[in-house]
Amino acid sequence: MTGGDLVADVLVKQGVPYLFTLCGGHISPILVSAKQRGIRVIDVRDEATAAFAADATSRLTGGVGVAAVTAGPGVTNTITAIKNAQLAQSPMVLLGGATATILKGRGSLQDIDQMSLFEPHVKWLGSCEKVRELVPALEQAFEEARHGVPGPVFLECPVDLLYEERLVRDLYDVDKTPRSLPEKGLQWYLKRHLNKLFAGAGKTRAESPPSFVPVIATRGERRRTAAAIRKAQRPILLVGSQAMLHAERADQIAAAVDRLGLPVYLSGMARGLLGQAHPRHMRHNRRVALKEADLVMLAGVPNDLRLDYGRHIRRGAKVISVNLSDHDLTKNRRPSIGMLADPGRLLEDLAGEMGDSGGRWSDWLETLRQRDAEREQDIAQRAAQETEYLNPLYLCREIDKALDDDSVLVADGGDFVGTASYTVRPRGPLRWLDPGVFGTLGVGGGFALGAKLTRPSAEVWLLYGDGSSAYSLAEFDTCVRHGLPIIAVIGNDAGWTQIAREQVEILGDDCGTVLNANDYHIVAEGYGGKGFKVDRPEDVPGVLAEAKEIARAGTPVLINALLGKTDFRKGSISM
Ligand SMILES: Cc1ncc(C[n+]2csc(CCOP(=O)(O)OP(=O)(O)O)c2C)c(N)n1
Ligand SMILES: [Mg+2]
Repeated sequence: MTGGDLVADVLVKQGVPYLFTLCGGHISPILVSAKQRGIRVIDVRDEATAAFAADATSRLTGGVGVAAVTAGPGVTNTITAIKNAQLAQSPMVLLGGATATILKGRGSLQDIDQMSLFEPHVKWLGSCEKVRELVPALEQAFEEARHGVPGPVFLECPVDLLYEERLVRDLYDVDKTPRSLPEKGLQWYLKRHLNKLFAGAGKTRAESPPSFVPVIATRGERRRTAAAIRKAQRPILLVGSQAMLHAERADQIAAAVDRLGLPVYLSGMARGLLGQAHPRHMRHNRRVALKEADLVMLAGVPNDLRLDYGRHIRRGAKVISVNLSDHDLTKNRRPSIGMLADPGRLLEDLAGEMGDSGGRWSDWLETLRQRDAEREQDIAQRAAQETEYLNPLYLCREIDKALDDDSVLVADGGDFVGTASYTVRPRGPLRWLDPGVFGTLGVGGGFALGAKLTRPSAEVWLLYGDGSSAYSLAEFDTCVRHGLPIIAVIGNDAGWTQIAREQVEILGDDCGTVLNANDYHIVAEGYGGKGFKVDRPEDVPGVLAEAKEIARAGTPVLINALLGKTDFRKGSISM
């Protein structure tokens, strides 16, 4: 048993199906041992992608995704993705290679202080110094990642712990006959170090993880919540990502939300929870609704920028908040009832507590529905307007029409994906992935890989801005090599439009925001995918249909959709 085998054994026991990586000698034993044990090793083109993909698999399965990256630059390349996972409260394990224990801090290849670097960005971190520490440390890493407020964890695995003992001894060169006294001393020191390194190595065995116990609200808290909701005249329920942490319970959570009978707004991973069209799922004018509501229930939704730090909610309104994080529970605004508990579980319990809503709040619901319908009409009218090349609203509405019931959407960009977020409707729970509050461009390739792997039968649509696409376009290579036929659509407006809009308006200069209308579809073809360029509205339905067909037959597709340049003086059509 090598250290690599021990690490891989833990991955197997933890039920990890995929290991995302970009290779390096420091981690080779982990990759090979994982492969030998039936774990699918997905080698990508940038370490950030490996971490984004691990994050996506966690979000979609409720498990803990894993990435392994090599020492030094491999590890540092993941920082943005790790920070993104931390802010999105997504559990994942990052295994980092490291120089040999004996060489730490002595100027060896790819050796930096990785622990100090990661400390602020992960929930937990550890570094192993002996082979026998690998199994318990990695098991602890998994536990830390998923318990309480989930998040990313980092475990550093020095290279001399991972290879076979014989090989490491050869590397240390300790078995030759010493020729001098200093050499003898050095050998004694090295041998002692090696003996410690491998002592008790064979004694550790990977165990199955303990079953997960969700944090639940007290009976009293649930009763008070139910009573407050029953009394409300204009209640609103907001469901966010944290309610969906237990992906395996998505259907039960959806049923509970339906049963509560409240008007609902969904965000983050909760998008699509109630399907494509549900009579109480409101999609527009959330801000207006929040100003009118007399009770707002926040299920896994913090009062951060997305609610204007709590100011979207009327001053006198009763706020009920349920969150796993005591920090998020009270952030910017103290709730009237605050429950430190699992939001998904609370919704299930509450539905049981409240029983049937029996047609309550019908006038309030009608007002909201009416406004939603008016907004839909407005969007339809604006989608019909003629623009240079493709109108983004029209394109997004066509994508919505083309979408399979079994589909996952990945959003990576600015204005174009912003338009998609209110026009393309995810068909069910856990069918929409966006970066979350860190607002990270570049998640696309990794998220799409994670989605296609965990939902092989689903259509995976990657919606890209042209600017954002280039962070991860090279993952078309990964998609081709690993047989992961995604459909990417680039809303190509030849610029970083979301930034340009305000920069031009405020500063009168588009400096740094202009791109060429590049032939991204040809890049995809270079990697072995199929590329389309579309710039006439009448061609859109046909191209989308063909793309679906080609992806179904196994080839990844990229549609380069020309939106034309936005004329900022006239205002952007996508808002
Ligand atoms: C890693 C990263 N860099 C920069 C930004 C700032 N930013 C936010 S939106 C945006 C423009 C995105 O352009 P594009 O993907 O082409 O979408 P568009 O707005 O043009 O539709 C930029 C640069 C960011 N959020 N993340
Ligand atoms: Mg753009």
